[in-house]
Amino acid sequence: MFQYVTMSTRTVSTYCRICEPLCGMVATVEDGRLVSLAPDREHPLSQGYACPKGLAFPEIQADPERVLHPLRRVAGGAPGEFEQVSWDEALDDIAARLRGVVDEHGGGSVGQFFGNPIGFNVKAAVWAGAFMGALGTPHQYSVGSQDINSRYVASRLLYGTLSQVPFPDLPHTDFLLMIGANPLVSRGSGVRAPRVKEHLSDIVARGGRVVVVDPRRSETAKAFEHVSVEPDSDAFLLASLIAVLAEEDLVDHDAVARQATGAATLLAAVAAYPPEVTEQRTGVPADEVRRLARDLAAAPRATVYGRTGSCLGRHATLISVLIDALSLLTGNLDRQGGTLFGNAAVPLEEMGEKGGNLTYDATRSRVGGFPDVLGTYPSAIMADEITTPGEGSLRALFVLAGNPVITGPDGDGLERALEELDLMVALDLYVNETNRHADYVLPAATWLERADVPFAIAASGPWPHVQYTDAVLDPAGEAREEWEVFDELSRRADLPLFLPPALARATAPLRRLARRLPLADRLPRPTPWTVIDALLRMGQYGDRFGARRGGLRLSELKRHPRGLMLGPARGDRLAEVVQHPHGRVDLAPRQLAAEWDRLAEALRREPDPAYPLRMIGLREMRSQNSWMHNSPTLMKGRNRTHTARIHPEDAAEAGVVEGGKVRITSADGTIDTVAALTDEVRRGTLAVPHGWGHQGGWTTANAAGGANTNLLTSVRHEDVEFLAGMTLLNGIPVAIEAL
Ligand SMILES: Nc1nc2c(c(=O)[nH]1)N[C@H]1C(S)=C(S)[C@@H](COP(=O)(O)OP(=O)(O)OC[C@H]3O[C@@H](n4cnc5c(=O)[nH]c(N)nc54)[C@H](O)[C@@H]3O)O[C@H]1N2
Ligand SMILES: Nc1nc2c(c(=O)[nH]1)N[C@H]1C(S)=C(S)[C@@H](COP(=O)(O)OP(=O)(O)OC[C@H]3O[C@@H](n4cnc5c(=O)[nH]c(N)nc54)[C@H](O)[C@@H]3O)O[C@H]1N2
Ligand code: SF4
Ligand SMILES: [Mo]
Repeated sequence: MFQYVTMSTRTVSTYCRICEPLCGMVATVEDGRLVSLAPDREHPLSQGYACPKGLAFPEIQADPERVLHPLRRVAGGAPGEFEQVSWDEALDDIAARLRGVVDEHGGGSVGQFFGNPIGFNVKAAVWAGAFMGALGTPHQYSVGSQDINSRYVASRLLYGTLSQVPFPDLPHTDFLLMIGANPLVSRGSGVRAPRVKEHLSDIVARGGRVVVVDPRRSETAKAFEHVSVEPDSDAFLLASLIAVLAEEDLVDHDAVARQATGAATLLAAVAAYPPEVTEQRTGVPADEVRRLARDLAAAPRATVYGRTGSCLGRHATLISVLIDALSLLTGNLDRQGGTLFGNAAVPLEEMGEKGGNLTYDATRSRVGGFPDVLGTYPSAIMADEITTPGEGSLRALFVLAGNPVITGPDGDGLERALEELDLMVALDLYVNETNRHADYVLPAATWLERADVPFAIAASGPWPHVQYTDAVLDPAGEAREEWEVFDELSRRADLPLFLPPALARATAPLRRLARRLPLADRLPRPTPWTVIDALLRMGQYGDRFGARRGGLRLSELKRHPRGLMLGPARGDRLAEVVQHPHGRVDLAPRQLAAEWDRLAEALRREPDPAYPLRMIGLREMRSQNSWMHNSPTLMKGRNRTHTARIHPEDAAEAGVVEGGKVRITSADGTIDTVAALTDEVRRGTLAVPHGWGHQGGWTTANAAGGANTNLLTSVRHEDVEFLAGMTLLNGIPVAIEAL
């Protein structure tokens, strides 16, 4: 007898959605099961590159501890005590409780926090946004205030638009000045370049330079030139660099005349910060700063680029402004080999901004009076918005792909506040440290389980590219895509999406009628792909609904499994980019006046002798913020523990030894971890990775130990950077002791 085994094997080109390079991947699927996930050699950008996280993703996909069914908190149960329920039970109860909160306290008492993975999930971003729009709530929070919001605000001030993240033209530059980024590990952020190491090496190979400003001799600093700087002092360094340009007449006056307004005000402001005045604070000798300014000005084509090391400090927005100002003043803004502007193929932010949905400082927060950034408030006030009673307090919260108890400031305070909510619903792959406080954890689909196109900062890169991917797998268990959950909840709680609230109220009787006549499912509703297709077609590369022959539309994109190259990125675009009525880059926006005052004050401030060291963050190749620590492969090996990198002399003074326990204390908290002595960090600096110290529903992650560094952060309003609401995550004053 023969036994026929029928197996269907297929390979699918897709792309990784864990971090910004969006590396091309080839998935092999056999009978609906993932059998391999390999780097795609034929992908036009990544050309066979994938990092350990992407390659380990199948373990997350198949993790037995993944949430695969709706979970409901056991009545009266402790955080993390859940029972499995059906989707219907979950959605009905959530909708009813949500309706109750809305009817009693208004839509403005409901909010959301969304985490980093939403930046790679266009459908979730649009539908969650529409859901919050239907509620008409100001209570939106995101990881942006621990990440990139200062960059967006800088663009708003400089160019009059939030939706631009200018990027370095890696393939053409002769001089890359990199402030607080470590792309050899992070694989690049705010610049899409999957083969970043090669591109940086190419700059040197063609006779150029890569100079890395960092308090730690990072992997990137080791591979190129390193300027060691004191944590949280980049504003002084940048001001000094510009001061030297002015003083030594190295400013490109033509560029200034063509592109800018406010240059005189900026140059007057930096005059107070010559390198000789700031060297004490930055730790960079004045003659080194002068040389750097001269070299930058003399380079045929140069670009200045900064990322999380530069924009998570006290002067985050000012720094982002000064970074672009330095490019402009040296004649390198908006030109080949300098700093360029991108075009999103799916212009969600641009359209959101034009439609008045993504705003800056259109509203101020109830607590603290912080300006909104892209419609979100700082994470630092989220707990207070829950615990501060009164009109407009936050009573129901959706947490979408986020873990702010670990990744945001003051996790302890947030944990207490979350328990006070009337309703908390999370959509995630895991029970994490944040959503263990939820009433419901709903199982989300992974990126392998959904069709997608890139949006957001995918537009920032010298090689514009857009790729459509089908879902590679069916959702595991009962997992669902986030957008479907919001769509279904909007139906059940009668919160129609994409309708202005007044119109929604006026048409409520009609919808009730339609439901009674089982017509509801036949009413026209937008689907994600109609929205995405429309965005594609409206975008810079789009077919403008037929007006531009050969332009992009979804059906065309789908015919190219490895996507389409849209480039090359080019300069001379300032006239399209700048949205200020005067049409120029504003180097002296009025909002910066107070920031210059704060900088002057910071120069005068004496450090608190109780906390003589400065703690900064650190990203590791085999971690992704807080969420990949349950992968056995990523956690394997010696040295795979949480450590604080401490300079040997600082350690010796505190009696801390290699491999020994160290206690780190700030004005706001205390953590214990293991010391790793290294002169990679400068004297007085401590580098400790975030995203550890687990106690969620993930055994391997919990067993890894370590500590949550963000327990050392401050949510005091005076410590929150005002313009973008940034948490001070780099340069936290701390003290250490041996345990
Ligand atoms: N493997 C891995 N890759 C990741 C992530 C991850 O967790 N793991 N996270 C992803 C995410 S969400 C992001 S946003 C990107 C971030 O991408 P990057 O910003 O490139 O990543 P980091 O490694 O945090 O680099 C920041 C650098 O700034 C330095 N730094 C710290 N404080 C200061 C300071 O005050 N001044 C200066 N000049 N430098 C300072 C740090 O020592 C560090 O080397 O990475 C992404 N890629
Ligand atoms: N001290 C310090 N703190 C930092 C930083 C730092 O440099 N230093 N960096 C900050 C930065 S740049 C960032 S971006 C934040 C990250 O902050 P968060 O976004 O809050 O944290 P993540 O660890 O990325 O957690 C994401 C969550 O999403 C879930 N998830 C993953 N994929 C999906 C999906 O497809 N759908 C759904 N629904 N859920 C999914 C994961 O299981 C995880 O629980 O951390 C910030 N915190
Ligand atoms: S660098 Fe790694 S995690 Fe990031 S997109 Fe590429 S393969 Fe995925
Ligand atoms: Mo991030």
